[in-house]
Amino acid sequence: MSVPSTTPLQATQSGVLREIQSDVLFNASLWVNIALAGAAILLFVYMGRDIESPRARLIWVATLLVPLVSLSSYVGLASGLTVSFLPMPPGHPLAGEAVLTPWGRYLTWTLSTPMILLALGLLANTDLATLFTAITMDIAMCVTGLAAALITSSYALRWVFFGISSAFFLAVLYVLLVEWPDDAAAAGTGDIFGTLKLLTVVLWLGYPLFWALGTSGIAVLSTAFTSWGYSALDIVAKYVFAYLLLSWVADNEGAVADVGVRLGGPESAA
Ligand code: RET
Repeated sequence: MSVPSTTPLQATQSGVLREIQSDVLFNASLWVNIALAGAAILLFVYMGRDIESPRARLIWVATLLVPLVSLSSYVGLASGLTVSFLPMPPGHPLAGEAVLTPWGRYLTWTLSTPMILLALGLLANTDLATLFTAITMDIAMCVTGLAAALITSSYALRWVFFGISSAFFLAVLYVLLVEWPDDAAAAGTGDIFGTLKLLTVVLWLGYPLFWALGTSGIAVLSTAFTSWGYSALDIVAKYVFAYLLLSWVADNEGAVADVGVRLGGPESAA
């Protein structure tokens, strides 16, 4: 993508929008997700029409929020509102160049990924402390990931924030791989949880990989390719994930409704 005529930080929103629209491949990676998020919202509303128990409805709303946030996020990106040209610091492979940075992605992950974890935690019938841990570590991962993408004062500091974000990510992985499988087995949701856990862990590992290889990191991938990487991961990590979860909940509402009330109250199951 060519560098705009103004200096990076002076590029106006309409200038950024023009750059986005002139890169067909990059632009398509955004619009595909806008279309899919719209279709997913309609489908998920329909799939949840008969769900009645409070716990199953909570899982459904959390799941529905994933494409809702995604639609808003991708409109923010495609409109240029949450995309900026950032001057890369010395040491970066593109040092001195203005790199198109879709930072809105990291910002909106702070809203969408906790919904995925809320739905998974409820499915596993976890306890409040573990759910709180997973969600807060996840938010910290996204915010420090945003810092890694935005900081332009030093290349080393970009990787410091990347490392901090990865440490928070490890805490999320620990909960997903060690804590919740046992909870889910005890709640009788072990099979579906196992499938969704595998999908989540494998796909989520792809995000830091694209960050590291993309223009934010060592820049072996182009802006458009990196964006397609995230968009492709999003399609499976959000829509396919949410579809699998919702169809299971719609078919097995009793299994979710009957589990204990571990999120609060003295009667919480052990
Ligand atoms: C970053 C870079 C810093 C290190 C790490 C990252 C992890 C990001 C992840 C994102 C998952 C996003 C999803 C979005 C769906 O809406 C921020 C890329 C560890 C795991 C699932």
